[in-house]
Amino acid sequence: MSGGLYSMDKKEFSTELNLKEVKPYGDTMNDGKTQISFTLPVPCNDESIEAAKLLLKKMGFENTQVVFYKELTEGFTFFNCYGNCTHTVDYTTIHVPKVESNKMDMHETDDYIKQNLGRKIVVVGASTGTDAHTVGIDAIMNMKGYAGHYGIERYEMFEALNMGSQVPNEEFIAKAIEMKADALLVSQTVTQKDVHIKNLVELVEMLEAEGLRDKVILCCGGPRLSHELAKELGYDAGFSMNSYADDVASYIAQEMVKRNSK
Ligand code: B12
Repeated sequence: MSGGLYSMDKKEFSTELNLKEVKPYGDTMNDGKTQISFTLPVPCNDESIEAAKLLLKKMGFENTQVVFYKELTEGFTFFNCYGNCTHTVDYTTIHVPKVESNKMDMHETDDYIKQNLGRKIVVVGASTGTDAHTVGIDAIMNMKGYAGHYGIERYEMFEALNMGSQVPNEEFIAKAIEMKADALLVSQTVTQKDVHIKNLVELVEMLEAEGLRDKVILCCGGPRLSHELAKELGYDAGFSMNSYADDVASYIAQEMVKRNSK
């Protein structure tokens, strides 16, 4: 690929999809067109615009453009930029660990539990620690559901309690013991300064100290969580954006049956 200013627009690159060298798509295969935004801790002036462009080049973008900028507050400038990404990734070598279960809808999960477990599964959920975001845990648990997926409260074969947000880990565990919970659902949205990691790890340590960790199915979820991270932190499963009650309910049902048959 040549580095000329308008080389991308002259299409001096292959427009065939190559999964070994994948890059962003704007309007032509392999054009690398990307939109990127960030804030620099410098005043809003011509020098900061140049600084933004220099940074974009160092990040591996060509044909860089600052298309919007605005002073956020004194000494801080926000930028919205375009550029052509020069880097590629080999898509064929990527393996992402995923929750291993068959996804079933609400009725299938209820039937599965009736047939294979014969009793209701008790689930306690909360957005824990200082986290005040309730929409994620409500999306998973609320009777009305979210985006066309009924929440766990609606399932016939689940007894579910949503404790809401800013629930201290101590209170969460106390409720789990009181209700003899089979599964715990933790939601964590705020990730600033890794607060979610600290809080999620603290819960695992407290459950271990109570001798409860192996007695419950421990799941967490949130926009910046992944199954891989959840496993690393000592959870059984982690769920991220675009996950619904169906995903976690079918996982819990199948995991309960698996553990029961051991
Ligand atoms: C609404 C909102 C708020 C509301 C929350 C109201 C409420 N009742 O929930 C209020 C105004 C209170 C708020 C406050 C704050 N917020 Co706020 N907030 C948002 C906002 C706009 C939407 C979040 C949301 O509701 N998403 C919709 C739900 C459905 O999505 P979700 O949570 O990802 O849930 C899905 C999955 O993740 C998953 N899931 C989630 N939990 C679980 C749990 C389980 C068990 C499972 C299986 C799945 C699962 O399933 C859900 C459905 O698919 C986001 C920005 C955005 N557009 O995302 C910022 C955002 C999350 N907030 C942010 C911040 C920084 C804050 C504050 C710190 C701001 C401040 N300085 O005061 C405070 C923190 C307060 C606190 N102590 O927690 C940042 C977080 C950045 C970061 N990396 O940490 C964001 C991203 C905004 C931003 N761009 O800066 N916020």
